[in-house]
Amino acid sequence: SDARLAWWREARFGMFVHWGPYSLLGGRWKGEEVQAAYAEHIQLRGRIPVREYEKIAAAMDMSGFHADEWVAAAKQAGMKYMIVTAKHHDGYAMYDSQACGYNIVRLGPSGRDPIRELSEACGRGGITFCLYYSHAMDWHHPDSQGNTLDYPDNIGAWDSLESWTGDETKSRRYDRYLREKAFPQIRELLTNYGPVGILWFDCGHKITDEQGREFAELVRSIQPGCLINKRIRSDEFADYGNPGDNQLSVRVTRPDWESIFTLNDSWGFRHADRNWKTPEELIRILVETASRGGNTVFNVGPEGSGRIDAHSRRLLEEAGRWMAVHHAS
Ligand code: FUL
Repeated sequence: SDARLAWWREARFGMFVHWGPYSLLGGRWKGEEVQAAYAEHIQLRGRIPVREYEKIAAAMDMSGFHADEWVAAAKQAGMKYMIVTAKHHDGYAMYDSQACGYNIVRLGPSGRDPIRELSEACGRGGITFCLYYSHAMDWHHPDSQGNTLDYPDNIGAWDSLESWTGDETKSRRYDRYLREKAFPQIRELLTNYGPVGILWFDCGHKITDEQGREFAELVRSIQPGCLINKRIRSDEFADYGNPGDNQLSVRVTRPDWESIFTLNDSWGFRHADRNWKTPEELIRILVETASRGGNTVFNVGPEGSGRIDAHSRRLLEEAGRWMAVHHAS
């Protein structure tokens, strides 16, 4: 609705942050480069057994993570909101979850809750705090689709509903994942961390309309002011649209939309990814998105420790320099 969208329409520019156990690996597994553009998909692409991946997850010590530094980097760039991965496809909760013990507070050596620290830092810095949650896929929960054992081709099937939705046993199991993990975790995130600007859903083409509606109703019932992006399932349940990754608006079906871009090729940190966009390219993206009435989001993929690498910081500074000159406010 218009009231919900007011802050977002003014904000224009946001930061995406992909940070999780995959960031520790940086695209490498057992000394080999795993061939996948997206380093955050390494568990599936590298066929890393769940038990092995759990050990990596338990090693995130957060030694280089300072929430206020992320917020300062976003502000300096001229960004007004920050979307942080609370749970990516790997299923690891980056916050203190009672619904599932597979989380950084329970397993991580520091016991810290980065989502809490970020919600507070965003509050201090005047940045709207938003969360990414992989609702359709979870590679840890044994009953979710995308689990390496049961659905090996899952991530390849980008465009269609999963074929298993016609399979009663798998549908029943998937429902169990929703009820045991996804729904309770959305509830926790919207209850325990103050106001959330956007619940940023992903890969909703993999669920049914009915399931999409349930997610939307859950969000509305807890935080009616929280925005929902189109990837929840479809326009019907969303406040605004998104084109594909790294795309300018193609076939925009509604006036409110947001483009999302990586600084290099991967969302999650990857050692070998040097395919950085230039400052000129980033500024062109900002201009073209804005000229078509959209918001722009640039992603950073901090290193495993939580530190943002020097090159990303430099690119954000360049964007900030341009914003300061061309965007009064
Ligand atoms: C995609 C995901 O599969 C990527 O890992 C990333 O999160 C991007 C924003 O959305 O669909």
